[in-house]
Amino acid sequence: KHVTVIKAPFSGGQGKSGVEDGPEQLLKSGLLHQIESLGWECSVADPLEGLDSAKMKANVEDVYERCKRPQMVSECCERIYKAVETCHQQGSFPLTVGGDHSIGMSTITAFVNAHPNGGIIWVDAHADINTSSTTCSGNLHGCPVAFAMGLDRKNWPPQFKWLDALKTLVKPEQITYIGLRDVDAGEKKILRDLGIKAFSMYHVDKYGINEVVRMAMEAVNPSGENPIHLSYDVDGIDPLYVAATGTPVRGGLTLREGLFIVEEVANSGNLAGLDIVEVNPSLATTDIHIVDTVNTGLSIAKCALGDTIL
Ligand code: DIR
Ligand code: MN
Ligand code: MN
Ligand code: MN
Repeated sequence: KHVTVIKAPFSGGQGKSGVEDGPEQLLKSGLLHQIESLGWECSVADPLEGLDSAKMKANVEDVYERCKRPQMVSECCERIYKAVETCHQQGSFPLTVGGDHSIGMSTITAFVNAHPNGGIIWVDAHADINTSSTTCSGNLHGCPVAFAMGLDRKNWPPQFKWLDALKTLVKPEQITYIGLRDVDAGEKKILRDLGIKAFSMYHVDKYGINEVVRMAMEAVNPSGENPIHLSYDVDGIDPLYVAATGTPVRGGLTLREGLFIVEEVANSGNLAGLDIVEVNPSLATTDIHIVDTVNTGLSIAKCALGDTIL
């Protein structure tokens, strides 16, 4: 039982600074101690160490067609990819802590390259499946699923060579969503055209979270025997509980619904990797916001690693 906490203090996939402080904030609040007290051995990887962040931030002129900061996003994502790949090779559980969600393109491609039949559950208010052609914001944190699936790859910024070179990319039947409530028109078309199963807040209300999680696991892991990667954008949970995040959307998961997803996937015995992203302490207007948001991140980690209430 070994966990590697992979720090991804990265904000270039979107425009609001502060999200790069997410990993340090979670570590400072006791993430490692919490993991160890659940009986796991734990180490920390810092794949972005040594990158000249000042230079990268100044590099705002770095735009390729619609995509903002492709150089910086690609370089950081390649490093995160390698860190997650190493975990899978060594049998350590990769817990990647963001930073913005652009790094999801790395964690889920590393996962499917290690586990070609694996399933992915993406918890988020957003579908993050814009392509380089459909993105309105130009923010690559709205695109990681499309990149990980190879969609529109002929229009990718030329920097994404490492991704283009991967043997295996994510297939539509390997991924599903829980918590969606702010999906762009272009993204809806992609989800429909590719037949990607998605559980929005409407489905959570209609069927209840227990049934939604069951259906989601069945969708990406019909045999029940394959590993599952959970990519958790904290904005999937309602801003009442998670205020300190870059793109909050009202009408989200309750805290308990959000944690139940993690508990249930962990209980299946198939959870093989986790991302916790988009914690941005700078966007809090009160200290309570920071405490709530960071504690939510810590609780997600705890539930994933097998903490049970009783
Ligand atoms: C929007 C917002 N769909 C975009 N995406 C966000 O920028 O592509 N993802 N906030 O987390
Ligand atoms: Mn693995
Ligand atoms: Mn989101
Ligand atoms: Mn996201």
